[in-house]
Amino acid sequence: MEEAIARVKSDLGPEAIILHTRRLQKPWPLSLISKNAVEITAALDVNLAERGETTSSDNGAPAHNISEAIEERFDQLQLEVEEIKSIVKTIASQLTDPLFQEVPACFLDVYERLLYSKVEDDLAKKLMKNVQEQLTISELASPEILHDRLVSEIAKLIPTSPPLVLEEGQRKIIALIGPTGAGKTTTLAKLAARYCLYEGKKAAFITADTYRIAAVDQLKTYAEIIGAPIEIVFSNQDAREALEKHEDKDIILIDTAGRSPLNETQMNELASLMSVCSPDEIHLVLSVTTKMSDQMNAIKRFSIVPINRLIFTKLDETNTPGTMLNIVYKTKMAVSYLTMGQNVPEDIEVAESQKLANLILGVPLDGRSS
Ligand SMILES: Nc1nc2c(ncn2[C@@H]2O[C@H](COP(=O)(O)OP(=O)(O)OP(=O)(O)O)[C@@H](O)[C@H]2O)c(=O)[nH]1
Ligand SMILES: [Mg+2]
Repeated sequence: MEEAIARVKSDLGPEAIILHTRRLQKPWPLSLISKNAVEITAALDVNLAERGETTSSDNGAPAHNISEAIEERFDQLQLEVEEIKSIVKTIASQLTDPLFQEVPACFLDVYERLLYSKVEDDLAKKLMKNVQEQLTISELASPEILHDRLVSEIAKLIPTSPPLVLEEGQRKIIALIGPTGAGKTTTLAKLAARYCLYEGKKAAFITADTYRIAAVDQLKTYAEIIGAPIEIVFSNQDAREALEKHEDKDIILIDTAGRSPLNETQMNELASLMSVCSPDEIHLVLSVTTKMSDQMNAIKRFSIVPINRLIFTKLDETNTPGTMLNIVYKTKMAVSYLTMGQNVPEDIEVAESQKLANLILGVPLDGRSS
């Protein structure tokens, strides 16, 4: 046996691993091999040899080192297998994810952004489909081109109305209506400042909000600052007289009391006041901080009055400007102004489709107050 082992070592070197030994009990048939023959199966671990790991009997524990190295390699292989398994699992789950199947990979970021903005899923997919049809594969691979095309697709769905132009000798009447606390009075003050302070026009306020003591005072304060008269009307007759009194003005701005869209009596009173005043423009003021279903309900209920514009307020308080897109897409109503803060007169902008589209995709409005 010793002789055989020595032969193995001399043939394969000191790193040789003895895998199996056996003494041959009987001489082989041709009796060329003696009775004392032994058989040794040995191998050389090429990797161990390459790594220069010692298995020599000189260090005292060759077998121990070999099994440690094998164990180490085994652990390493196990880790690699686990890693491959997790990659395969991820790919498999992506392939079965309906999102991955429906939305091409180049759109995944914008799709996520649209949903984050609360654009409705169907609308988001429709927008992406339109963009996909218009762009080549290489254009789709460019996030900038994709963004720009998506902005124009969104903008197409946002009708806007130009700001009211005041012409000499043609008095215009603007009324703001809407649910309680939406920002009607503040927005009216911003508009008045715009026309009076920036354009030097003559304006008068009419307020029909006599339900709350503070409401009249609020508008009176703005009227004093702007230098415009204010009329407080308790009835339709008062409103008629106020309008006659201010025939010389360039613009009449009518503030109305906040109405619950669910209160039918209040809605009818408002409709009757509007028919007496017959404004050139009636803007429905909606706060974007309100739930979308409540905003839709407000539009439905306030439609008893011939609304022709929407004003969205409190854009500074929301991360979900996509609801505005859902609303105008459904109602096809034009947006006139956007407000983005409490500062009078700064925090108001004429609505622009492109800016709104950018906002929905996460680009802040210029001049947005912090
Ligand atoms: N953050 C923010 N607050 C606003 C904005 N517009 C109005 N507000 C605030 O919202 C609150 C209500 O505003 P008002 O203008 O009194 O609202 P209103 O619709 O006249 O309320 P009612 O007359 O009670 O129905 C006030 O504290 C305003 O300062 C805006 O764009 N952003
Ligand atoms: Mg008010």
